[in-house]
Amino acid sequence: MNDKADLLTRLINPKEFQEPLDVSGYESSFLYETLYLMTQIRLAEEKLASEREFGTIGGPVHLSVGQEAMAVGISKNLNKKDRVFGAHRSHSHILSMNPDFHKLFAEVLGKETGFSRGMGGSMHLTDKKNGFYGSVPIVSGTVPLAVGAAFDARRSGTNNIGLAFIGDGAIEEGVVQESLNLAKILPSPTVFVVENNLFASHMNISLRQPMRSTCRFAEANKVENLLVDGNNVLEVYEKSKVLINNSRNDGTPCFIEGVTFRHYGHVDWRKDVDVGVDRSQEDIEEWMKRDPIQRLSIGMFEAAIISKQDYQNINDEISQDIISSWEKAIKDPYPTEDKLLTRVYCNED
Ligand SMILES: Cc1ncc(C[n+]2csc(CCOP(=O)(O)OP(=O)(O)O)c2C)c(N)n1
Ligand SMILES: [Mg+2]
Repeated sequence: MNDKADLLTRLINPKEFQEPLDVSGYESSFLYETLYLMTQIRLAEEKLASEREFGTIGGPVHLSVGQEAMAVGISKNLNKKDRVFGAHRSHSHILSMNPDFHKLFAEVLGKETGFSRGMGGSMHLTDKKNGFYGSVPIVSGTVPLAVGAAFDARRSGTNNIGLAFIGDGAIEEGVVQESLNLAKILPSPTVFVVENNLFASHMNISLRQPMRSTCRFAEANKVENLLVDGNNVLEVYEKSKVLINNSRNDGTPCFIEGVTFRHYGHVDWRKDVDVGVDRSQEDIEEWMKRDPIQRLSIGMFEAAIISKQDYQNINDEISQDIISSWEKAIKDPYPTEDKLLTRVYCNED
């Protein structure tokens, strides 16, 4: 616990952990794919931010810009038969299982071609065939579903797992304690992933909890847990691999907490909306220096795995995809009115 407390003290100080990642020992193709996926998620969400500001998107978007290392580092240990759940800030979660940003764009525009056929919007995403079972903005609402889905996977004789992405705010909901307890006692191979971005809406964790780490909730339920630098995609990947594999093999739960930070405010395109509640402009600037994509890309430049020009080309290629996906989504049809009262249950078309 003391090691964790020391690590936490360093992790919540944005001046720490700003250095490029050490990429030695990794296959170039793995690093390239990881950087590519993180950049896809980043640029897709930046597009949502600008379209929301412009007014094209009607409903709110909760962006995870700055937090991509969590979704991507974890998803590298998952397969499409796993059962992943998210919440209100889940663009990165669904895209890390299937980076189809045309479907995301279509969904936020309410189009028939979207992830949820235009019926859900940004906060109700689903892509079951790629392992993303669903996101719901009732904070922590999907956590018990992940426990049940994981239990079912085990009972069906597979080694697939259930996984719930939750925030440091969601952990404060009673149902998460019940879910941890149940997952342990059943047992159910549920992976609880906490993206501890230090804020729930506009309030810092230090104003809400006696400790800033959430691992103590896992410890209370004797669930194996670890704390990682949530802006270091290689560390998230490596460390979560061990726990996720244990869950797969033994059918037991585990808990992974990553400390990270969102560049935008709680919702939509402004960066300064939370400023004043223990989130100063200076802090934001320091956190930008711990940017997970920058740390990986600079690590790859320094190891001569890619050049700056290569990375510019990657950005250009993804930006082109984003433009064409957005234009296509804009032209796509809305669901027809006769679908309004259907599609309520999962077996309806
Ligand atoms: C049950 C419930 N209570 C309150 C809210 C309002 N709400 C939406 S997001 C949020 C904060 C969640 O914080 P956290 O879990 O840390 O996720 P983050 O936004 O930081 O990703 C709250 C309180 C809600 N949607 N559902
Ligand atoms: Mg939070």
